[in-house]
Amino acid sequence: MEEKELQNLLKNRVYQHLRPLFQSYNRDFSDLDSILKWKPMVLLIGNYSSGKSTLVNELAGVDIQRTGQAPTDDAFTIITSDAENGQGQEIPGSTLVNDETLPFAQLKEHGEQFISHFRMKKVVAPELQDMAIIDSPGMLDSVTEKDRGYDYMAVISQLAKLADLVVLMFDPLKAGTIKETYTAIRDTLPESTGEDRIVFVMSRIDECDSLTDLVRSYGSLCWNLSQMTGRKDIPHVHLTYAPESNKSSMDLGPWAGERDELKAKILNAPKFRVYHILQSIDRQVNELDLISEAMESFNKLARTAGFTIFKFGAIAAVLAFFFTGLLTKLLWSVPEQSFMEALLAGEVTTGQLPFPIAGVTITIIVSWLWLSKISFPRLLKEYRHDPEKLVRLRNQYKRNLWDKVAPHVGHLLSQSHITTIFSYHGRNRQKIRKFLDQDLKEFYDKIR
Ligand SMILES: Nc1nc2c(ncn2[C@@H]2O[C@H](COP(=O)(O)OP(=O)(O)O)[C@@H](O)[C@H]2O)c(=O)[nH]1
Ligand SMILES: [Mg+2]
Repeated sequence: MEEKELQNLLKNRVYQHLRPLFQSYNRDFSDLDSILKWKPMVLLIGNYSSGKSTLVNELAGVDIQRTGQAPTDDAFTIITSDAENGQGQEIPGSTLVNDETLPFAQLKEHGEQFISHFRMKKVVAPELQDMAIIDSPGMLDSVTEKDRGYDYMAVISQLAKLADLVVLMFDPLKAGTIKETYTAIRDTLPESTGEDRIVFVMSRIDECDSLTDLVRSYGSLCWNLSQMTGRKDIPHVHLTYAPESNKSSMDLGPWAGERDELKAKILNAPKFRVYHILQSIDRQVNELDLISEAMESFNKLARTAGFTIFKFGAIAAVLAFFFTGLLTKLLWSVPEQSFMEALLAGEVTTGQLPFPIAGVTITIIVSWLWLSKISFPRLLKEYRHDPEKLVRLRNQYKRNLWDKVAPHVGHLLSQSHITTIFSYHGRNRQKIRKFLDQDLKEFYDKIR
């Protein structure tokens, strides 16, 4: 089956089965929602004039993006091909963030400054028919970064979450500023992705005057990378240059094919789309499962407390039914003949009934108050401060998930009300498990 079809199938399944579950646990569905919409995307980030826009133009087959040595372009631009619309059509950010069919609604929160630096440009290019490339403004140093008027790093994070491939471009001359960018995307991508969604590129290698120069630059880039990734092994770095700009006196023959490899990798990104969606669903649904597990155990505890009080209450109610009249007669000499005495004498009249009924009513009220004002709040207080007691964290994976959802569980608990003892989470858990064990597996099998 084609990727696009699979994505649609998956989308329908998620909307139908998962969305209601997310809603019932007050869980944010917008991340999943966005990733299921629209086309696969590749995000290009890096320093200014590292050659991002030049690469975009190459991929689009037309000079759609302005290029230049200074920070020429300070906008985020989505470039894609669209059969219905011709070359050069430009759509402003305000339209993009309000278009329901596009995955950019969440970006609205970055404000007007950002929206005015966000747009889409249409080109005619068969390769970009089923995908989009996001060209980004160059990363500046952190001092100038503050003048942008919006949170650049947060925008990058959100776009990286949507992207199927993130291309990090460095140029040999300035590799310093990239560290923060890397940290921002690394924190956004699911841990399970590893580095497979990030491509490292050192561009403009033709500007190195000699092989010694190149080796030195490459060495210092690798050192920077290992500092950033915290890993001992060095990721693959694509060394490229734009053929048209080549001004090297060196023989760049050995790297001539690298540009094509990089372009092929970018154009191949749509193949991983469904896999990435599945990874994202996998993580989020496992989180939901844990939330639901916690809520289920809390409910069980609350129900047990409720049942205990109910048992005592029931016994008390029976006693109250028979003995209230007797008690009030002893204390205040009313009624003249209690219900119990009348019963023994075999002459019960409706006149004696108000006392037993009042007794039972009082017992019910007292039991309910005991449960709702004492027992339940005590339970809530205990578990709200230590919700971890509600779940079984059998392995590290679950422990990591728990760290993410614990505040949400605390929040759900703090909002829960005594009536929660009547709601039943078991059914939800079954549905969640079924989605993980059947639906998700079925899709993983399909793309294998
Ligand atoms: N020598 C050389 N110049 C390049 C290369 N790639 C881009 N350029 C030039 O570098 C400048 C900045 O490129 P641009 O694509 O605008 O960088 P961006 O800021 O990352 O989008 C432009 O003048 C390009 O013509 C390259 O591989 N080698
Ligand atoms: Mg540019």
